[in-house]
Amino acid sequence: MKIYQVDKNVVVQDGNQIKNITSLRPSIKTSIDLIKVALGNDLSITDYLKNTMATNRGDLNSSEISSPRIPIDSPETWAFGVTYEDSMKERQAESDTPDVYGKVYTADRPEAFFKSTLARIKGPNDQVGIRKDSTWDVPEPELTFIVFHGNIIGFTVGNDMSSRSIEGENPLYIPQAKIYNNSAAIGPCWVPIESLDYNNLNVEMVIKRDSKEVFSGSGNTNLMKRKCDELNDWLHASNDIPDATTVMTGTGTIPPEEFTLKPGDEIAITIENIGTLTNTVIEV
Ligand code: DO4
Ligand code: MG
Repeated sequence: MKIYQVDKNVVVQDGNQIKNITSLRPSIKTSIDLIKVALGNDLSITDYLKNTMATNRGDLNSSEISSPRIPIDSPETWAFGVTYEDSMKERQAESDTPDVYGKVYTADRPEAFFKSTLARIKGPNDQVGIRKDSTWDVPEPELTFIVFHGNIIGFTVGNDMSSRSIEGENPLYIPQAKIYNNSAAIGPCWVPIESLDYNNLNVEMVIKRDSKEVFSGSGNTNLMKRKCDELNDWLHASNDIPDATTVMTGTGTIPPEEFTLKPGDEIAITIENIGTLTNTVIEV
């Protein structure tokens, strides 16, 4: 079950069936409205949607979900780092202070950082940014969970755009390597937690330049050292998290050292059973 935001409508795809939930339940105009109504009725999102969609009204065809916007209006986005062994190794290679990455990979406490506010985050087909003052830039494809009332209620695809030159110079520069204009994107839809085997999902990234592939790589969320539920517990330690916050869970796919993004590149990140998030790169 995939939940899209199309203009001012919530649209749900369940197999071949696509329905406009807003036309069936006019008070549900956003994913946040949907979550509140389902949980208020003591139903899972999937059960609420199955009940609502059991009607012959509200049908749409697939062209109506071709231009979705950001799937959930997330007030905050947080991120975890060094949750995959490959991420630790790549950062050790790029850094003048490699031991911090090995230590955080094996420590009890994970690396968590603030990533974005709603005004900064981008959706499907929007532009993502590389900084003018950076010389080495990559996208990071990341399974991203959605928190409501403290619990993980669903998942989307995330891109944690990052400057490797700025982070590599000094880990104290991580906020500047990670938080800048257009540095995060999520979409194209989200999937409720009960509909997804989130500990075993393929994550694939393809980057094209002038329509030619310049990078492709893949991983699987089963390689995460720390599982989403553990990350969610750490996020909430002494920290109140607003409903609909999105949380990026770290990357396991990193382009080789000689690769850096350029303006005009197209990044497509696909997570199995969720969808493909596509963005083009601009300099910011
Ligand atoms: O340690 C810096 C950030 C790591 C990160 O964003 C990742 O592993 O995905
Ligand atoms: Mg990351």
